[in-house]
Amino acid sequence: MAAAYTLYGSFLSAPTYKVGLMLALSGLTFDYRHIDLAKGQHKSPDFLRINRYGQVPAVIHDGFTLCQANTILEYIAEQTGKFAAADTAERQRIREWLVWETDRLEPGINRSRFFERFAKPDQAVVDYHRKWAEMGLEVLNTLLDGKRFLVGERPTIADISVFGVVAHMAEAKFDIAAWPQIKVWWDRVAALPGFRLPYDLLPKGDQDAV
Ligand SMILES: N[C@@H](CCC(=O)N[C@@H](CS)C(=O)NCC(=O)O)C(=O)O
Repeated sequence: MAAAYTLYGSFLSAPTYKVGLMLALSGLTFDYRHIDLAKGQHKSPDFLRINRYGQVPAVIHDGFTLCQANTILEYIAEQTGKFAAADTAERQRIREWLVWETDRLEPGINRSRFFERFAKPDQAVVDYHRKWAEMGLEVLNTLLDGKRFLVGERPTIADISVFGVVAHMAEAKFDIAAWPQIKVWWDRVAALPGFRLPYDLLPKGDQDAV
């Protein structure tokens, strides 16, 4: 029997990992469809019917097609009640984190990782993005001081979203030891039931019932 959720993505993609992690931590199995970015599958007419932006991840649930990782996290939280906001104030705090993450954290870390793993541009471009990543990590480290999770005492989709990016910081050649509050929080997230790191979670090809 097909799983309720089908995740389209790439094991190399941080936003795909966010969604996979959300499903895994929510105790949901999912069917996985690998989209080969190197082969340009994300720009194929078939995939553009699933994600009009030509990006991974995408999810199909109940015949409903979803894209943009952070909004997919919101959708799954609404469906299950897990990692969701308890009230309006919490919903607002969570959304602030989701927007900050795509605005200030993800671009610097993901581009620095891309430059390390796939293609290095001019050093000035590398330095520019590394500086943004470090500024984001510094803010995160400061705001985590004295907190168990990003919003309150229990994990929410804010943690899952931000973790999806931070999980790749070592590949971007940022040493977590420089940001001790992030390390403490990382260990807390990693202790959640169902947790798996990116390459343990996302298959390298199509797979049912992940
Ligand atoms: N804002 C998007 C970003 C997705 C994204 O950047 N995906 C990358 C892979 S990590 C991608 O598909 N890149 C190909 C492209 O943008 O053409 C989300 O959160 O889902």
